[in-house]
Amino acid sequence: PKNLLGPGTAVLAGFALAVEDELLPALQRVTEQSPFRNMVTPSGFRMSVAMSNCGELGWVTDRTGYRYDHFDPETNRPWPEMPAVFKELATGAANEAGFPGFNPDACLINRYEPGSKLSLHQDKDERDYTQPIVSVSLGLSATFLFGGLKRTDPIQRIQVIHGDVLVWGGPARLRYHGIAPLRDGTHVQLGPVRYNLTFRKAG
Ligand code: MD3
Ligand code: FE
Repeated sequence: PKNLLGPGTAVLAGFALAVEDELLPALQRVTEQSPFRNMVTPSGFRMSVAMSNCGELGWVTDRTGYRYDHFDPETNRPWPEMPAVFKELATGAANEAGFPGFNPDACLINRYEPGSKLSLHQDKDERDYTQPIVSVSLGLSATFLFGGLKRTDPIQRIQVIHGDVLVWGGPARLRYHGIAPLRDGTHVQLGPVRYNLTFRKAG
């Protein structure tokens, strides 16, 4: 795998394509049970990215803060179980990137429409920063913004397309990152949308 983004990173181009015929129906089933919603940040902004989760823990934000929770606040039910094809993809990608034994308990599912963006941030709501994060891109392509450990560090831009899997761990785990506003377009299988599956060991 390539680590053109620096130590602790791996770009696995097209790694998810081998399982896409199982992945996309599983994604559909999960989001039928816990539908996409636009959450509100602690400061009161509605996020342009719509979100859902599967697995033991799901990431949520509301006026009271960010946290991982066992329950979907919209359905008042546990988040849907993480499909085996999701977990196997994440564990396989992490292993390929040099992080054997990755056992995610949380999968955040982000849905971007043209114009949706994710501002530069760090992922700090997890308990154990020694565990990597695995990100699976599906649908429309996007520009990843990848900074350093300080907000003001220079930012690299890389293009991610349908099927790409990125792994971040070790010295890269707390680097700032985000997604530039999604460009207009229509993906042949998924339509005018990008999905990102983000696997974490949260608890
Ligand atoms: C680099 N999602 O949900 S995942 C997020 O495409 C998030 O939806 C983006 O950032 C998306 O928090 C990108 C890629 C990612 C995740 C965690 C990282 C990159 C990272 C942690 C450290 C460095
Ligand atoms: Fe993030």
